[in-house]
Amino acid sequence: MTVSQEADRVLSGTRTAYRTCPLCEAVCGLRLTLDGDRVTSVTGDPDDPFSRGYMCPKGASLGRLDEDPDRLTGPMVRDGESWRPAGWDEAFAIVARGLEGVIAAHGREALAFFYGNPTFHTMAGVLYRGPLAMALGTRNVFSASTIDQMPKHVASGLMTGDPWAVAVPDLDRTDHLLIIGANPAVSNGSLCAAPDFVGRMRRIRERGGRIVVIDPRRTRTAELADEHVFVRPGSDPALLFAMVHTLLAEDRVTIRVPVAGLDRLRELAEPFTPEAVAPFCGVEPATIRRLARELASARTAAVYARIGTCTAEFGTLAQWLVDVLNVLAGNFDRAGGVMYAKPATAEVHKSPEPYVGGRWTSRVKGFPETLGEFPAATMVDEIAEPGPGQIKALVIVAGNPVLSTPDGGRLDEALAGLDFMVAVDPYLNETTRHADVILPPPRILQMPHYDFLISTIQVRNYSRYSPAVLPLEPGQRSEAEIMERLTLIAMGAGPEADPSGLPSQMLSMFPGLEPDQLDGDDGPDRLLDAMLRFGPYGLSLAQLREHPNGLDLGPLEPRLPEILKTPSGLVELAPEPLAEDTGRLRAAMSRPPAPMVLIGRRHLRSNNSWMHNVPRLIGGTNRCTLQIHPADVERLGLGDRARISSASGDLVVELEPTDTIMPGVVSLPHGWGHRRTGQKVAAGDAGVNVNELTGGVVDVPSGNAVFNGVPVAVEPHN
Ligand SMILES: Nc1nc2c(c(=O)[nH]1)N[C@H]1C(S)=C(S)[C@@H](COP(=O)(O)OP(=O)(O)OC[C@H]3O[C@@H](n4cnc5c(=O)[nH]c(N)nc54)[C@H](O)[C@@H]3O)O[C@H]1N2
Ligand SMILES: Nc1nc2c(c(=O)[nH]1)N[C@H]1C(S)=C(S)[C@@H](COP(=O)(O)OP(=O)(O)OC[C@H]3O[C@@H](n4cnc5c(=O)[nH]c(N)nc54)[C@H](O)[C@@H]3O)O[C@H]1N2
Ligand code: SF4
Ligand SMILES: [Mo]
Repeated sequence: MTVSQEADRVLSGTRTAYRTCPLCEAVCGLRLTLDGDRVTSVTGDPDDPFSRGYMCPKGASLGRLDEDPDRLTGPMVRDGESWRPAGWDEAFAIVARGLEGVIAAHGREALAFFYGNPTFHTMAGVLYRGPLAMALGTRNVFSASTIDQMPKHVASGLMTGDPWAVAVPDLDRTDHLLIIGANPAVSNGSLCAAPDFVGRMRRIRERGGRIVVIDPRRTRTAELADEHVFVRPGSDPALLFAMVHTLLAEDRVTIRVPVAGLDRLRELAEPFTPEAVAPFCGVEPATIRRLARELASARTAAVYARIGTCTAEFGTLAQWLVDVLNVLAGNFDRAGGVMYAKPATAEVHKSPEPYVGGRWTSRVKGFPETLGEFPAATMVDEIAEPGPGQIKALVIVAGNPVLSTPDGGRLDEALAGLDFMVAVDPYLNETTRHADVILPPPRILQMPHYDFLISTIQVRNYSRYSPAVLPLEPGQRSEAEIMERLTLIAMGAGPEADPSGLPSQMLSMFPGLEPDQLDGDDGPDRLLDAMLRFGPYGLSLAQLREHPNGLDLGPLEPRLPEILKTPSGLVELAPEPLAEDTGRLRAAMSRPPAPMVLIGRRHLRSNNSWMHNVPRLIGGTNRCTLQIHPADVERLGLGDRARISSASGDLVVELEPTDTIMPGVVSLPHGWGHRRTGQKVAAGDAGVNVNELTGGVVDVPSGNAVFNGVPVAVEPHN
């Protein structure tokens, strides 16, 4: 069959297809009904053993998102201030000339690479971002990790030696869940892949368990819990330290895993008495003691902390102390506590060496690297500050850093000064408008799907492959081919090199596998097949194809011995770099508190910056408003709008008074500020870019951006 015959066959009539939802970490199985190439309905797949029919409004809108008329259908090339469509060959030739020109004039250190959140969800993104970074041969590598979860990697790396090992709460068996700075009822869970998180929470309570939420806002998650505790933004590590202090002081410790550093931990926790931290955290000493005792006395318990604690001034300390509590209460690597998933694919991204950070430092601000990356928060400095090593060319894949990274307004200006920029992205948006070339991936439904990384953070072992639902049209390029070609161009092989050269090279990692034994006709499929065959269950792509609703691989099982690779062979309870960082926390506790601080929030019908272009997902409560306590509105004499300012910038915002937020705290969502974008619906209700207010400060051990607890002033505005 020719490609067009195949397309005709697929595009006629009504049919059903199964597809993993790629939009968030819950990875729900969806059942799509299509009429030709149009999605006529989406439901959760009831036969999926993991998601069991659950989906959220974003999944239900997958068809509309996929068919968005503003998606780019072919390469776009900049022509002065305007754009023109170009053929793929011409576009790749321009990319090769652009990158080669910068390398010739300034060397490879003048190249930079930024990859964003969707690269964690696409096969091409996960498999090829590493090779592309290597091929570019620069240390200027930035990603969404340092505006998100890098503190978790650093804390895990220092405690277990493996920065990629993320222990997830065993939601389906735990008796007690302590949620800190996460709102899974809205986000659907993060670093904890659990479709229908809310249903799983409900079942904890139905079986007699207890859920406590610590958050400066009374969120939907808090409303579903037994108890909600308000906390001052940024103060979580002090609260966690006081809980550690309580367990140690009251001798309520049950350690079930091999550990080192208990005495050092005791010494570090000594000053963090509940009384000492209470004014800083805004939590009563008696509450802190009770929270600690509840953890110790529950049959099983899991402490789970996310964005609210990661994107904060002491993100790594918070992530470390979360797992310290899990260890001290006897819940680490244990059913009902926190556990490690066992993915079906060989974990080839992991280094056999124990984690070390800070192997080199950034040019302008001297920030240490983590996992081979510099903080996304300093990309703007590296582009804007002249001098040897200044970034002159940027390759960006699936990222919108103008809206997602600190000091977004300054980045917007800095990007305009680059010599060359290429973006792999379906949209002309606030960031990609600065590119010389935009290379759009095909529609979501034209891509096969497998969750390599998310399967490392699932609450149940599980594997699901979704073949592409729709074929590529003649002249379209897969995202895999786009990234293969970019990688070959970056290696100096030119725009015409055979793209299959890259996966072939990567397959040589799997000794004894004959290429013709492998399933699939593109690189990612063949790599997946190899990784499945080398994986712990000995599966193959053919087997996954036989289970379009997914394959259940059983509950999580203890596996710490396979994970641990610290030089001591023990879980390090007080790694020295973190012990040192506690000094920074103690200093912050003696600072006068900021009268008003800013935090973020998410909305169920939104996802970061790129889902505001689907009419049915925006409007109603999904708007870019500043949540503020009514007492603050009155105290500050505010009307419907206000001016909010920080050390980095100022904005005029619409107010949403609500008593669900603590007095002294305001919340603005990110991913808004849709100015100069090709997304026409989004531009209609643009909102403001909260990241014009954030900037400068990072969490020291991880280099992670600080979005929560940013000091601001709010004033009347007419
Ligand atoms: N103030 C504040 N800022 C934040 C946060 C916060 O809580 N507060 N959260 C942070 C977090 S957790 C994250 S993860 C980041 C996200 O930061 P980014 O990853 O920079 O931003 P996204 O909005 O996810 O942008 C994704 C881009 O990928 C494109 N895209 C979508 N699908 C595909 C695809 O299949 N292939 C390709 N090539 N491109 C695609 C979209 O068009 C969009 O341009 O934002 C961070 N920024
Ligand atoms: N619907 C939807 N789902 C999403 C996304 C989205 O944009 N929309 N984004 C996806 C991405 S990229 C990610 S990383 C995940 C994030 O998933 P979550 O971590 O669950 O993210 P949020 O919903 O922002 O919840 C963070 C919570 O932290 C609270 N918080 C803020 N500051 C502090 C603090 O200092 N201390 C404490 N204890 N709490 C604080 C906020 O009030 C908020 O309720 O969500 C993913 N899922
Ligand atoms: S929760 Fe919603 S967005 Fe996330 S995977 Fe499920 S359907 Fe998709
Ligand atoms: Mo994220």
